[in-house]
Amino acid sequence: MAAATVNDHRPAVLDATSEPPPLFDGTTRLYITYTCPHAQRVWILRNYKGLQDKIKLVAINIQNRPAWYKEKVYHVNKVPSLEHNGKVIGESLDLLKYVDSNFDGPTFHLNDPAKKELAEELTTYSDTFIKILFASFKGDTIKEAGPCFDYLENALHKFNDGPFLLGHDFNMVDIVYITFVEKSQDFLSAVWNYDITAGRPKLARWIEEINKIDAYKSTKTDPKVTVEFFTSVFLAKN
Ligand SMILES: N[C@@H](CCC(=O)N[C@@H](CS)C(=O)NCC(=O)O)C(=O)O
Repeated sequence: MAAATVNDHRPAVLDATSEPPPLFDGTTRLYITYTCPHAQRVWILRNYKGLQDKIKLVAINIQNRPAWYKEKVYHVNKVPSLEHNGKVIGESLDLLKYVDSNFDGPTFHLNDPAKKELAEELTTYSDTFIKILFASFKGDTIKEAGPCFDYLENALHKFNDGPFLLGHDFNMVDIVYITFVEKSQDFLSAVWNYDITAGRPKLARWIEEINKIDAYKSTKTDPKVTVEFFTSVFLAKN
């Protein structure tokens, strides 16, 4: 069940010149960067569970980040991180589990052992998927990125009762992948004129169905902004 309405108000981006929010005052804060696919995972889950009033977003400019973020919030100095109950934790996959089990709202608990196994396998593979995908942006891009999307196309054939990775129901594992697929779809199409859905009908349908989910839609990045950001990260000549 998707949250009925999503408050898609985006707070202003804080950069090196910005003051910190009043830290550790009992407010739960999710620190993100709007263009970051890791952070977007947790942002989607927060929306999906209807936690917009319980988890406040703090948007950071990761390319010109405030010193207080590392010093006072999250010493690892990456996004996402979550300030909750006087502690700060990070790592998007850990945060997905943490938010799913520590906050109200629909959960993604799985009873079917085969679906549970596939969810675990796909989630574990996601770090490798991201490594291969991001390395491809600096290498022989289309040749190296293609297998990532073949992997998803094959995974989508495993349960044929619906459009999502585990079949009929949208699951956390869809969140794990969609943010990277969204950004790379925009980037690969604009920079290499490469359509990741060509010859991959299940992937095309999966993207189309996820785009109907408000909790996700409200977190999407303008493709132009993604292309600019990814170009500066992966194709900058220095
Ligand atoms: N493994 C981390 C990766 C997070 C990550 O790399 N975030 C990027 C932005 S998309 C970041 O903060 N980069 C800043 C840096 O590496 O200094 C996760 O899944 O949360």
